[in-house]
Amino acid sequence: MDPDIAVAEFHALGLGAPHAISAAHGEGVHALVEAALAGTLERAPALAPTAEEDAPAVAIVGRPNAGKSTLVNALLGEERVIAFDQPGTTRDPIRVRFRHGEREYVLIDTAGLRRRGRVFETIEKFSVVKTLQAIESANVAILLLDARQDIADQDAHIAGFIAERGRAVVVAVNKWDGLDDYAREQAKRAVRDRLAFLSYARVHYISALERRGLAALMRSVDDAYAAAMARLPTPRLTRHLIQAVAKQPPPRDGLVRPKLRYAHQGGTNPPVIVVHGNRLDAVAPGYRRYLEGSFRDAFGLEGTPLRVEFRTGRNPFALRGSNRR
Ligand SMILES: Nc1nc2c(ncn2[C@@H]2O[C@H](COP(=O)(O)OP(=O)(O)OP(=O)(O)O)[C@@H](O)[C@H]2O)c(=O)[nH]1
Ligand SMILES: [Mg+2]
Repeated sequence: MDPDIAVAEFHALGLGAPHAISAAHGEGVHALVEAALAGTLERAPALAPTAEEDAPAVAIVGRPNAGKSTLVNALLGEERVIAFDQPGTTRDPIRVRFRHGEREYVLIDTAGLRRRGRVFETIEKFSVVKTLQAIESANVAILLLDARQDIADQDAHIAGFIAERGRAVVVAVNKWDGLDDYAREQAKRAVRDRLAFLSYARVHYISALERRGLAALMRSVDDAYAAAMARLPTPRLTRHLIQAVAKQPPPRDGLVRPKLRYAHQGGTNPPVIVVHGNRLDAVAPGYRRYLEGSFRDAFGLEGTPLRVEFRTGRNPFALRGSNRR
């Protein structure tokens, strides 16, 4: 088509000069993108962290009807999001700013997830991706369980997703009001048994409806956030590594004895600790877990997954030194 003729009638929209493109052939697309991005480079300082990005993002996730929206309202002290006794009340993640004590947060209310067969579902099919994205975009997830329902596979699956993505997490068992001792014991045991793999997460028993236990819950959110974002200096990591190895050396793999030399931080949210040395391919999985636990205790990293990675090879710091010569 002749582009001039094709776009003529769209001038009538009054939105400026239309772009004629062919998505299939790529014609005009480059110019379109340039136009769309024009001025964004000059605005680049806006990409520096804003207050919004400074505030910990806390995603509240759990199965449908667990009380997520009620919890958001309880924290805000007002009815800002819709809570209702029907699964599927929340469809899209809702972000609200929230000040608690000295601190600002962004709370993300999400659509409840359940699991059918191999995939996650929500009552409203298309909400699931958005809930999963909300977990990924958060600094801390509050996994909300319903004390009046069995802690079931669906809760464990959500917990598994959070752990797999390396998100810091605090578990909150909701609807604790009006439960008898027997029901409370049952619920506590179920959390211990079913969520054993989230052993690094703190557990709180709360009532969103009666606003009980919320201050303590938020303290754990703060701690989990601090752990997820912790800066771990190389000298302290290395000193701790050497102590941990002295206390319990890595087992031999056949004739090979791995040598762990020094450690530095490879990332945050979740923290990654990179251990350098020789023959680290021969480190047994159990020994990695030992190191994880040891670093976790030493640096107070409660509430976040922690990854220990091994790198065999030349010392990059030594390399940097030799380049300078
Ligand atoms: N007894 C009791 N009921 C609660 C509590 N928290 C929430 N509820 C009730 O549980 C029902 C569901 O609450 P919502 O907050 O809408 O649940 P949700 O997790 O947001 O649900 P979806 O948006 O559908 O995923 C409502 O009837 C709430 O009043 C609680 O602490 N105790
Ligand atoms: Mg809701």
